Parts: sequence; C-alpha cells; structure tokens
Amino acid sequence: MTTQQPHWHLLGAGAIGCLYAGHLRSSGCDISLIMREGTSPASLPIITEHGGIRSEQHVPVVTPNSHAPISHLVITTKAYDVSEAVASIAHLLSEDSVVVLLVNGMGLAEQLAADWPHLNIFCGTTTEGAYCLAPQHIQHTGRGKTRIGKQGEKKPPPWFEQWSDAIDTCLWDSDIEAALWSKMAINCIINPLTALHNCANGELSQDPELITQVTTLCGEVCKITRAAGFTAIAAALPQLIAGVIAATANNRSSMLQDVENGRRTEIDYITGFLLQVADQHGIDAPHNRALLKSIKSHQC
Ligand code: KPL
Repeated sequence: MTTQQPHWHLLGAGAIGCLYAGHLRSSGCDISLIMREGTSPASLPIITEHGGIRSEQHVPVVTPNSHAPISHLVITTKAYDVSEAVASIAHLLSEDSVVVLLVNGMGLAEQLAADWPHLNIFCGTTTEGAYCLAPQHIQHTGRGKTRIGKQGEKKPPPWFEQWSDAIDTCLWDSDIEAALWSKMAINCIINPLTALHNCANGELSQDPELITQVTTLCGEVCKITRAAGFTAIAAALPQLIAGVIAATANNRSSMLQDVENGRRTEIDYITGFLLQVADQHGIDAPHNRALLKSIKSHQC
C-alpha cells in the first residue's frame, strides 16, 4: 500500500522560501506558494542560480481567499511577519495541520502555539545561503545544512523523508532547541555588528576594534547561554563564532541586507530574545543591550 504524499503550502517566498519550494518541487513534491491577495498567475516560475547553472520550477500559487485546506505548511517569512501571515490563512488550517517554522530567531514557535494551540509545530534552522536577484529569482550562494525537529520527538514523522530526499543536507535533530539557540547566539554577534559597521562577516576577524567587540559580546552571550542550560554550546561558542565568520567571510549578513534595503530587522527575535532570557536570570548584558538600541535607532 502506498501512503499519500502531503500537499505542502509555503508562506514567505523570499530567498530561502524559494530555495525550498524549488527543491521540493523538483524532487516531485506537491507544493503551492501562498501569495498576497490579488496575485493573478495560477503558477509562478522559481528560478535558482547555483554555480553557473540555472534551473526553473513552475510552482502553483494560491491566495488566502482560496478554499483549499492546508494540511502541511512551511513558514519562511521574516520573523516579525509570522503572526500576521498565519492569521491570514488560519481559516484554511485544520485541527492537526503540520507547520514547519523555518524562521530566524527564537520565541516564535511558543507564540504560535499560544495563538493556535491545535497546530502541530516543528522548528527548523538552516545554514543554506541564498539571496534574491528579483522576485522568485534567487542566487543560491552556498550549500548548508537544514535541521528540523520538534521538542521531545526523537524520531522524524513520515513526511520528513520527502524533505531529506529533496533538500541536500536535511537532518532530523532530536535536540532542535539547542540548534536554534546556537544559531541565535551566532546571529546575536555577527548580524548586528556587520549591520552597524556595514561590513562583510569576515571583517569581524580582521579589524582590531571589531575583534574586541566580538570577544566582549561573546562573553555576555556565553553567560546567558550557560544560564539557559546550554552549557556545551556556551563552552564551544567562541570557536563556533570564529568558524562561522571564517566560513561566511564574504557574506553580507541578513541583518546588513535588511538595513541596506530599508527593511525592518529581526533584532527583536535575536538580541531581543537573548536579553529577555538574560533578564529572567538577572544577568547584565550591557553590550548586547547597547547593540539592540543602536540597530533599532537605525531602522525606520
Ligand atoms: O545566519 C546568518 C545571517 O546572515 O543571518 C549568518 C550565519 C551570520 C551568515 O551571514
């Protein structure tokens, strides 16, 4: 007996969203993009450029006014758009709809679960690199790892096989909270510093003033990480940060790109979340607090 493959819907057709939609579609998965009301084409081409090779996948489009129920949803919006985006399609979700939240920062799964307790929420994090050349036209800059998991679930659900077949390195992570924390800790240091100093990630290990700032911020993040119970991550954080800076030396961080394009940043879900945890543990983190303030004063 063959089990029926789920139909996925994707909310948030930015660079990472298009990367997943293109990969899932090209491996034969049934997937539709959820676009704003008024989007007229019944399908859109997703163009991916990678290593000089261009591929194109036509993906069906639906809008929040459509009546198609959503059983499996991937969310790749900006962190601050998640609540409103889910609210716009909440009438299409059912009792046990699966939601895969692949969004920067932390705290969103808890917020979603509080607003829509019936959803079956999984979280993910990725080190895939991509940016938009034009709407639904992306440059895939670097292959990375995607980790998906759900707190307390050791084994992946049946649908995960589709993902591991479609996405180059897609792993089930039975400790997804640690993976999300580790990514957030890295983003707390690299993203605001590169956004404020308008530099590529690699500058953070070249410029003496920036090297000092990385060390100071890292000290505060380590303390909070340890207090939050992620002791192994706290111990490895300085090497982890140095490794990511080296591996992504030519990248312009997502926060720098947001600032350059006049978009709101995701700082509230990165440094903002870290500082909430610091407050819960009575830890002072003046350098991260100052960075949060500077980034917020830069954004419209
Ligand atoms: O995740 C990133 C981001 O830019 O958001 C890093 C790892 C810092 C790579 O640029």
